[in-house]
Amino acid sequence: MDKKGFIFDLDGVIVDTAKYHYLAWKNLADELGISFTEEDNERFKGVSRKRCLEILLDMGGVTVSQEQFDAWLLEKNEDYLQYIRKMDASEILPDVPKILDYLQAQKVPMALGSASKNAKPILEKVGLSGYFHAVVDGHETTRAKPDPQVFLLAAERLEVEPKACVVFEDALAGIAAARAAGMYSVGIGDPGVLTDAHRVFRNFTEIQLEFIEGLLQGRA
Ligand code: B16
Ligand code: MG
Repeated sequence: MDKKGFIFDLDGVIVDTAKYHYLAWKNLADELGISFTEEDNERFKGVSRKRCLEILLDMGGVTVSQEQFDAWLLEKNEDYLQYIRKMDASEILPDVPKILDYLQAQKVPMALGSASKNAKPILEKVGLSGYFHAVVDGHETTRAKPDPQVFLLAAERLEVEPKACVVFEDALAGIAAARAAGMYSVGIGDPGVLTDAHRVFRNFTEIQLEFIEGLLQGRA
């Protein structure tokens, strides 16, 4: 059997931090008088913090100095961190540990591949750091998903060929990034939306261990 590597996105796959991102962006949007709904927040999933602020300011038709832009970025993150500080294991999405435990028992190398610059502290807070051999986050990437950089770097850290890697992603851009990296992509979310993924499950509860076993044996 070829050595396989499994790579997980964070927000929307392991934990639902999108709700906290939403609250923090909403606070900033209110302050700036820009209307911002949960539907608008969908566009922010998997997108870097800087790009999110650019989109928000575009929505409000606001142009600002670099200094002000950086100050708002900081303000949003400080606000977001207030929510993150209260996170614990109860926020891990259902049945994620079932899959992680199974892969760990099979000694499969696992990595996290996230756009978030807060990925490491979040993993610590929910107690999942020990599962991952590598964490590639927003501090280490220069090109955002759909660029494959984050996943290629994760594969390199795992010392696994990209074509032997499986990526779990909830965002369209993330699925595109996995495919661009030549990896097998598993979408977590709406099958009608994540149409480019090799397989889609609504959540981890829908994933049977036989499916994972099949991936490990190259039967996908
Ligand atoms: P931060 P993922 C992404 O996480 C979120 O989906 C996205 O909404 C957020 O803007 C981005 O991380 C950056 O997060 O502000 O913490 O650096 O889905 O790539 O795990
Ligand atoms: Mg995500």
